[in-house]
Amino acid sequence: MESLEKIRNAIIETMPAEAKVATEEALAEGLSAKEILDGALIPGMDEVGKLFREGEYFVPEVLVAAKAMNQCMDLIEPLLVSGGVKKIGKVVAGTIEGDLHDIGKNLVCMMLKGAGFEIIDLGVDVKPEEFVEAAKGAKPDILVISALLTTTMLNMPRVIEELKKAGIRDNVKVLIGGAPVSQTYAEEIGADGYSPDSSAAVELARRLVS
Ligand code: B12
Repeated sequence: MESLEKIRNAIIETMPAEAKVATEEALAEGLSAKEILDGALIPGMDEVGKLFREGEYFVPEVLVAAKAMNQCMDLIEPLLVSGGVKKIGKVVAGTIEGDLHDIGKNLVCMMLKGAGFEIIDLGVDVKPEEFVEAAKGAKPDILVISALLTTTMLNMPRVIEELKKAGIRDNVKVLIGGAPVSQTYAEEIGADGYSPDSSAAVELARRLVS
């Protein structure tokens, strides 16, 4: 589809303004938020990742592509998060200490919000102690922790250790994700769940609170 192609290309070519206009056009044509997400935004960002890996793109290009992606996500968010959804649980989310990647975490939050979860987003570079403080204060059902770096994923088990130290490990489910994370890793560190993407994360979160 032409409009999806336009959005995808604008992300790859690091043109936030064009990406935004193309997303507005796609919405006006009646494409759904999910079609735009799966057919343009995620494939566009995947290609940017490939170009970065191959040394074609550097951090500045990736940052502008991320800005384009975020602007498009802002436009589709109201459609993913329809009003009047019954609250089914509370989530505290964040990207783990040392890690500044937030696109995936934001997407997971957006989808969970759409499914009826109340979201408290702690942002990026969140220390294990901060997750625990938030868990004590807000009493969420689930902690959603994201990591995109093989180095920062190693900080994830520290959250679980800190929860145990605080005596509240059994009060909250820990859901982890991000590109380098796996089901095996989740089991290894004693997390309650892992999902490869935001749609699967919603299914799992629903199961965890049911
Ligand atoms: C965008 C990006 C950046 C941007 C981030 C902007 C932002 N606001 O997020 C910037 C430019 C800042 C950046 C910086 C760096 N990056 Co970078 N970055 C990427 C890139 C291209 C895309 C990531 C992304 O947003 N993908 C799109 C989203 C939608 O996908 P996602 O994050 O995977 O999320 C999905 C799932 O994983 C899952 N998910 C995510 N979180 C969670 C959480 C839970 C609980 C669940 C259930 C699911 C879930 O659901 C999401 C939706 O389906 C990746 C390459 C790639 N293909 O992944 C590299 C990548 C992650 N970066 C990399 C690197 C090396 C860096 C830098 C170290 C580069 C440098 N030399 O400075 C720095 C580190 C900065 C830091 N301290 O964090 C490497 C990591 C290598 C590794 N194995 O550790 C990658 C893989 C690129 C590569 N191949 O080399 N980066």
